[in-house]
Amino acid sequence: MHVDLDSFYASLEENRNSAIRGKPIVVCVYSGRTEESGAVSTSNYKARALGIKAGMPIILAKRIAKGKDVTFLPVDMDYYREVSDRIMDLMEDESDIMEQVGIDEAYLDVTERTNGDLDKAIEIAEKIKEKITSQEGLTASVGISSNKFVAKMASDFQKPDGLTVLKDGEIIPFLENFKVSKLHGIGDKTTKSLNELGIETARDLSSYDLKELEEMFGKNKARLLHDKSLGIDDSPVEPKEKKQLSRIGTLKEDTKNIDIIFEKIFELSKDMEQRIIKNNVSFRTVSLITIDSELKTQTKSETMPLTKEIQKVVSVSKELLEKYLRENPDRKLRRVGIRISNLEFSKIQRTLDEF
Ligand code: DGT
Ligand code: CA
Ligand code: CA
Repeated sequence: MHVDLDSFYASLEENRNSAIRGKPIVVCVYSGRTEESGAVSTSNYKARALGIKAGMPIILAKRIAKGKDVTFLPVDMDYYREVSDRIMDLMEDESDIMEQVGIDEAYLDVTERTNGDLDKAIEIAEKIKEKITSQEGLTASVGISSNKFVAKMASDFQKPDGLTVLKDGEIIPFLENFKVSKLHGIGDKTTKSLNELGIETARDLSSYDLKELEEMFGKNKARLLHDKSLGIDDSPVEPKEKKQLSRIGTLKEDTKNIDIIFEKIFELSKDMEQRIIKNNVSFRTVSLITIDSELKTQTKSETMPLTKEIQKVVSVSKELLEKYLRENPDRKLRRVGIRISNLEFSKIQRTLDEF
């Protein structure tokens, strides 16, 4: 299964500001050189309909938006990561193995828990979509098939809020009319070379002589390209080993009240406990992340002997919070987070009988 969130940053911005809901929204990375230099990071579907797309210079986007009610906003990566982390958690819970790819998408291997039953996989996909919508107010597009490459192509096929399922016999008819440039993993340079050979579509590629492809691209790449055209992909869903695990939350209002802040930390620690168990991870360092009303971030850490006790996270973050409040008596916090790092992952614990 491949899951990709729809117009991710723009949808998040739309959700947290009712004044711009339903309008075209453009999220930008301002480079800071001049007021309008930089590029569009993403736009929601309303803005895309006007022709404003990711990667476009802001100046050009503003020209297109002229005279129209389009909202331009700067990226707020911390916030997007906070939500992304929660969504990745809920997807991890619904999969045997999850491989996160970037901030808003992941491959989920659900083979074992569905016993390879496609209908069960569809149920899981619907559950994930429902949770993402009810818990975060977002939509996602999902593709389900027998391998990662086709699942990715499928999730891209129907957007936003799509669910595309490709059974084995449907893969080739689905792929064959795609332009080679639209096949995931084939970039501009390769497309150009393929086009020079007269290969325009996946069908052209699949029927091209493999030996001749090898002459052009070398054995491995030729095989890879040929496989793509037929929807073949044996690569496993592989979890990325994490360097740290963190949870950040936004307080209901800016505050320096230790009880309210600690309550949030405690809530976050419940979440983190699930992550610790799921990942079978121990840690040496606990950090407290504070973001105040002026959006100034501070991190305080403490290192200890290896442990997997959530109680350690709770008690150490409380100490760090007390320290922070002593040192910053005038600051109110907007957001607070906890993090564990210096991680050690244990393989699934085997019982003695198994040896
Ligand atoms: P989608 O998936 O077509 O509904 O729309 P997005 O916005 O989710 O696009 P996607 O999945 O390619 O990228 C996820 C996020 O990554 C997106 O919300 C913003 C960021 N992003 C995408 N493309 C660019 C880019 O060219 N530049 C920068 N700075 N950020 C980008
Ligand atoms: Ca996306
Ligand atoms: Ca994406």
